[in-house]
Amino acid sequence: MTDEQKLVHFQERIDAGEKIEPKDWMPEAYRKTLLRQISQHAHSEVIGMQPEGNWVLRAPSLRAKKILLAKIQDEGGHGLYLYSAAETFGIDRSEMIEQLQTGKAKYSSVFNYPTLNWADIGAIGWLVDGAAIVNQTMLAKCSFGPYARAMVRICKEEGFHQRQGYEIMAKMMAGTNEQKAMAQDAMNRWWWPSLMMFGPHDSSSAHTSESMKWKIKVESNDSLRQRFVNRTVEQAHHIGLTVPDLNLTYNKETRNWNFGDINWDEFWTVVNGNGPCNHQRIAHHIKYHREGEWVREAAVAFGKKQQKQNSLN
Ligand code: BYC
Repeated sequence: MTDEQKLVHFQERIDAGEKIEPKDWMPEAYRKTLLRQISQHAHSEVIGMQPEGNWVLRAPSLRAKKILLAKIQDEGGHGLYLYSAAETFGIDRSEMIEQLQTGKAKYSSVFNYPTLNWADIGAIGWLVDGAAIVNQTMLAKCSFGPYARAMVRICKEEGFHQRQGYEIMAKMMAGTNEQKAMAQDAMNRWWWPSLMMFGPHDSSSAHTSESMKWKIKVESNDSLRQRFVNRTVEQAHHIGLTVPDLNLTYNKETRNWNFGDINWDEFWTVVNGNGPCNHQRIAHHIKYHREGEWVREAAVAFGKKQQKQNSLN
């Protein structure tokens, strides 16, 4: 087949809902987009451990600490599945880590905000994991097999994360006036960054149209953001939280919650590396990655020893 025929055949497979596997023929741009997105996604999971890690030693009870530790470990696990999915393209993990540490690869903007009080842990679980579920449930239907399969498991765990976050918020909203004020303050600070997680509007999203053609994305940034808003506004009202948006109104005809303008200047400032915690997040990653060098060396040496023993047996 000529390249043109291969491309037609590839598109037919996508349109028929088939999964593309790593050894299948694929256009270079499909490979490149997926590698970019999956590696960014993996980096987001790993960098996303930092804001929550800040509260492990200050969790208000042993129960809360155990739940938080388990959640953070899950996020690390998600990073590993996703790095493995990206490695099916032949890239080495150390290369992806280098791209993260040198700023060549992005990670989700939302993790560049600080966690200032315990309610922030509730807000991250409820809002950030809640937004991630909406996005990732869509990605579980994407055309690339390893990414879609990783999403199925990740979404199951994110469901638990979202509920633990909502539980924290609901408990605080049933508490003292000070606790209620803390929960509302966290809501005020995390609401807009959570909406930004879905990326720029469809009209200014560089990758959406090609990604939708190839079912790397099966829904657009704006349509997912709207679903998240519709779902979350009701949950906020249910526990007495106010959504920090004066333009929020319910449209009975479309059954959508219409919301105000997102601050895109803030979004691009954060995405381009100048948000409140960007430097801190990368510096932290570099420090602990270096300190973990001996663990990686020991793991490789152990693997080699096992291989040698197996070949002798
Ligand atoms: N932040 O054309 P667009 C979690 C970039 S972790 C930063 O719409 P695309 C959790 C975008 O990369 C799960 N950058 O792009 C973990 C592109 O730049 P480049 C996090 C963003 O890829 C721990 C440019 O803007 N979820 O749940 O079609 C604790 C143009 O955008 C962002 C994921 O990572 C952003 N928010 O669509 C708790 C989801 N938005 O690469 C929780 C996986 C856009 O051309 N990623 N950009 O230089 C995706 O689904 C898609 O990549 C996006 C963007 C929807 C984010």
